[in-house]
Amino acid sequence: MRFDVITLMPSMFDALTGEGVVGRAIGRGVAELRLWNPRDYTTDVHRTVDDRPYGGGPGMVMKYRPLQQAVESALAQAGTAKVICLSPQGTAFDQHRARAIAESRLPLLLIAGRYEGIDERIIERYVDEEWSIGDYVLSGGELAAMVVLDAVIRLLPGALGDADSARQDSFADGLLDCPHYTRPDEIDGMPVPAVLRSGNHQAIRRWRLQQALRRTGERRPDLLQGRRMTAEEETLLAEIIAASGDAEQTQEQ
Ligand code: 9D3
Repeated sequence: MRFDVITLMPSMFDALTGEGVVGRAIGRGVAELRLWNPRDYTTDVHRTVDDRPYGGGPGMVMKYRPLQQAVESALAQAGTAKVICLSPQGTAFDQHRARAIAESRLPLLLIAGRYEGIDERIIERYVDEEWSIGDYVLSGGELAAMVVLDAVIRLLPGALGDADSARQDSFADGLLDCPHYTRPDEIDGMPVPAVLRSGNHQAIRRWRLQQALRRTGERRPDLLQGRRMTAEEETLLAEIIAASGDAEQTQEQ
């Protein structure tokens, strides 16, 4: 699958491509990443890519022409692509979107802005969708673009080892993960939960599912809202709620 990114800071992407799952996927030809720098399309001696905002105010805006030339060059090579602008004003990027993009296999062109933003006419003419990665302020779109790339590329066939690929299918969907432990079985006075050493695979599976439900209920109750529950999940959740009621009783005594 082909990915193109428009960025004034192409070297930031070395962090993504140098090692790890994404680096290997690119090395194997599962994903192909091309970077396009608007500065390479400037024609003035200062290689100007930004200018002051019409209407006044603080900060600078990415100029139309160098950005437009970079987008046109990328599209000429990629053919048709879905064009996404990373923006604090975008709709929320999530796992559903990552999956949809990975499954479509269509070339993706990401625009990572700097400064206060990009000239709106680029968005009008070229951009299909604007995506945000969350409610916090970044210094530019590059880290957001890398988040999208990482989330999509790891889903492509051949990106992960066989074991990890199988795990993706079997994971209790829509829940936070359960706690994990490895050797030794006791360290600094802290034991591994006995059930995990019992060899009782049914009990282990139930414990893990219950821990996942507990954590999700405590930390991300929004994820449980509107999620279909199996009869087993209902039972495990009822146990958690009963146990937390007991804990409160104990506190009051
Ligand atoms: C004062 C108005 N700010 C908009 C909320 C200015 C501003 C902040 C941060 C303009 C650009 C940026 C740079 N951020 C991104 O390009 C960005 C981003 C982010 O900051 N948070 C979450 N997702 C994203 S996607 C791109």
